[in-house]
Amino acid sequence: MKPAIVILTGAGISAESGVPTFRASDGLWCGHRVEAVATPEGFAANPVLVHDFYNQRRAQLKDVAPNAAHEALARLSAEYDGDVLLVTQNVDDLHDRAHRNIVPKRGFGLIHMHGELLRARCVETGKSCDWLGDMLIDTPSPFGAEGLRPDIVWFGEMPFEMDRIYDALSGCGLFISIGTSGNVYPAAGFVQEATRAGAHTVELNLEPSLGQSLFDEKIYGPATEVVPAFVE
Ligand code: BJW
Repeated sequence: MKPAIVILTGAGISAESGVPTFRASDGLWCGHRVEAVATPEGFAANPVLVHDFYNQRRAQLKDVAPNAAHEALARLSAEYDGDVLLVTQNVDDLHDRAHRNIVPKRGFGLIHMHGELLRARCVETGKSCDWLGDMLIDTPSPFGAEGLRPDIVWFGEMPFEMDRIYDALSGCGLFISIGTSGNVYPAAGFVQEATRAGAHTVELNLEPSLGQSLFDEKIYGPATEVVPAFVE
């Protein structure tokens, strides 16, 4: 069996599907200050603004589809003779859709470490559930509580399934980072964990990330070109 692979993806893999990336040159977050829409404090100060922001992004998912890079990673899990863990920072569902009809050859996992637009969380209990509609006006909370929030990891909160991710990094033979700027931790530190484990590390991105010097191999170009070419 071939060595285990851990793949980290960021907003760049969904860019050519029409999902905007985060770090525009004006420093705004899809037109908003990051503190206003991606922190617990921002949500406490103005929940309507934050719900509105995520409602719009959730609705936009209907207009986008997985691209050749998502599809190439799905093929990899169907054909690779080793375990594959796909860790995405993205809150869209494009990896889920690309993998929907794929039977993995060996062990496969998909982790949304920063949460999912299509899930809601109860602020009192932390329980989460699927949520396809508008969080301000749709059906009442299934948890019997008033307080619903997007099931998204905001700044200052702990990303999901960190133990499982670090465990996979500590045993992987290949680490591939795709379409992420390397601005946000802990994801930006995964390359160092993989290097410590003795893995070969590869960056696939449109342009060099902040952590580019940490990678053994770098290939730059649009994800829909470089990811299929690397995987085949
Ligand atoms: C293409 C392309 C094409 C474009 N093809 N490529 C000081 C130092 C260090 C850390 C901290 C610090 N102060 C605070 C922190 C911690 C903080 C942090 O990292 N802050 C930094 C800003 C410094 N992190 C946290 O708070 C995290 N929690 C945490 O640390 O908990 C404690 C902990 C301790 C120990 C272990 C574990 C945990 C939580 C972070 C939550 C981030 N959530 C967000 C928002 C989600 C909500 C939303 O979606 O609105 O997730 S932030 C935002 O950035 C989003 C993304 O997932 C994330 C990463 O962005 P990404 O994907 O890299 O996108 P971009 O836009 O930055 O880059 C796009 C890339 O694509 C570019 O490189 C382009 O070139 C490329 N590209 N087109 C290929 N066609």
